[in-house]
Amino acid sequence: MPEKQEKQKKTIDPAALEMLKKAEKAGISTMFNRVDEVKPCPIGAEGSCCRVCAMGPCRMTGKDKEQKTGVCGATLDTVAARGFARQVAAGASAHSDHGRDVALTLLAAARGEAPGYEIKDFPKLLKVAELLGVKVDDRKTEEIAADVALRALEEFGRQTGEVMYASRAPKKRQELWAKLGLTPRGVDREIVEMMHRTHAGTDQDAEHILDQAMRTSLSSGWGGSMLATDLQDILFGTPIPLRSKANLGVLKKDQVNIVVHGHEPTLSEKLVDAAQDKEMIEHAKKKGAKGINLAGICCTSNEILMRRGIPPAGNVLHQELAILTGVVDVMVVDVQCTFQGLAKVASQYHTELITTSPKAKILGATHIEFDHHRAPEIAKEIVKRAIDNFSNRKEVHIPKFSNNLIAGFSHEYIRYMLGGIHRASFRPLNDNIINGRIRGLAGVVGCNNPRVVQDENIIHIVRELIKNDVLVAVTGCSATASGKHGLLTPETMELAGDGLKEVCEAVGMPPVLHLGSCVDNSRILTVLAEVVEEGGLGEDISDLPAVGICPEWYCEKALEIGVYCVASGAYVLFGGVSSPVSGSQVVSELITKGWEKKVGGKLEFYADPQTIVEKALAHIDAKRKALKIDVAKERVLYDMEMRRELSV
Ligand code: XCC
Ligand code: SF4
Repeated sequence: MPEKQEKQKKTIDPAALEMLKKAEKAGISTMFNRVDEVKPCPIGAEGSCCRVCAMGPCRMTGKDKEQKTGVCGATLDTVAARGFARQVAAGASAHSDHGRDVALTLLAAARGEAPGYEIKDFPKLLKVAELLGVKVDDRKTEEIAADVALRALEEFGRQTGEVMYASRAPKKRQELWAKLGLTPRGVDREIVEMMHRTHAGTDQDAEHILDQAMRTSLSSGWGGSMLATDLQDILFGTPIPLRSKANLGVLKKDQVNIVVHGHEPTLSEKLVDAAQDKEMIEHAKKKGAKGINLAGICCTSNEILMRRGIPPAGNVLHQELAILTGVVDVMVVDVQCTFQGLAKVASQYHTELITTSPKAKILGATHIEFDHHRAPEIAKEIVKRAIDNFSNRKEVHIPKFSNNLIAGFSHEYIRYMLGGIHRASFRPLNDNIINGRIRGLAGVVGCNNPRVVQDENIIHIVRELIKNDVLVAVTGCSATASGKHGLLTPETMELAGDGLKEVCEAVGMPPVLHLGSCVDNSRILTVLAEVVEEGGLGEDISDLPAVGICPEWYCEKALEIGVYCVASGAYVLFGGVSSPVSGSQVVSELITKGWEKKVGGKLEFYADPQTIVEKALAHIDAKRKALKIDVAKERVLYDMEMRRELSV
């Protein structure tokens, strides 16, 4: 393709393409065109700008930038490390503050103060109680749940010692963290210390700053985020596979459409109930609609997809495009990745944009504050507003694109799927990695970024990995991208390499597993820890033939996830826009070679997705070699081998 044409390509999603044409015709501004109007600041992009005090802001530019300092004397390395560390802290705060609110809702539910919420997953409650050291005996469910919530809240604020979930990591990893002083305390403590250390004139040793960035990320990965996942499973159920569809085609012309967007499932779960309420449906029919249709964007969408099968209308770059269909009667947003540009687009349509979090308002939106003490009532109020807005639609245009998908693979379900109810275990997975049918594991996670052709990197990487026998787990907007492009169905087996295909056929699973939202990347950590524990693949996450990939990252949360995976021992590759510390040679080396030496994982950035695939496969092969499982074995069909084993 000629270079000029290539440059103009914005997305590989046909539904998005259709909406972009519509936007252009109507003169409506979206992220896809604003990205051309706002050039990225090159100094900020490479981490060479410091604005932590009013003696500056100081910019280190020019050929001799490595020799320059800010007014205070800070070097480029300190500036780059500080900026990066603050981004990691912000990412950790977002995931963990989400987790804290879930703990507060669980507490209220246990105390009978949050009507509409209940303990949906008792076995998981017991498991989490055990992990948090909460007595079970023959206590009432509510009592256990209240204590679990209180213990979880203490974990967020743990001042000393170590966050309890750190004990879920492989033993060798825990020892390494302890030796390096990386074992995290509570996430609140680590984030505050990160902010303190990066205040002007405090920590001014790049490596030392980056150590605290790792510790902060770990307090989220093995703390706040993992608690968010676990407590949500207790309240809303641990996901099991279910069918759904993805892309703008899930919106319905003859029904009231409510799109939920953001991250927290507390309200959206209740919106699912309200949208299925008979009275509400009757009301919708009276207003001329055939029913009420709920769909989602981003991770709140992933949450209710995983547990309720509610279809995603798209990933983060679809938020404005959904409104352009003209059929979104209400868009409900909570926190994170819900952009201000929505208000302008919504004002050009009949769509009512509703903000709901006490933490987030958008000028021009209606604010209906969420309160878990009266969630069903608030949910009904929102659904009613959507119904009442149905008749205000003008011109409508829904792209006819959506793909079938299977989602809902929790780590609990993966164990069950592999071993059955009585022998639930990761053994078959480990065995198939050892015998080479599965070459390795990859988590493909994270966002879209309008500076990258939407979904292109994600889809290229996922397809290439499964073709090369790598079993892929997806979360966040990469999961939605995989769903939109048809990669989350069992039929995707046909695209997998022979070995992976055999395993998928035997188990009946797709080669790309949707593990949930962004906080659910903690499920990936759990899978990796359990695979290590199962045995035969080394003693630590850093021994595994596994990689983490974020093909189209855009936000601080993505960086934080990347860093906690690295600090847990994983090789992590970021795609799309360049490294936020590329300005400093020293910091770039610290997060790659330096971290590899220190914690066995490293963080690298490559614009080209094929380079990422090659790096990932090379890493997987190197780990296989180190484990001495790289020698080709005689190939026998899966069931033949089983029969052989049975006859012994
Ligand atoms: Fe946001 Fe979680 Fe990124 Fe998507 S993937 S753009 S963070 S919604 Ni986490
Ligand atoms: Fe400049 Fe130092 Fe202030 Fe940063 S902390 S803005 S480098 S004077």
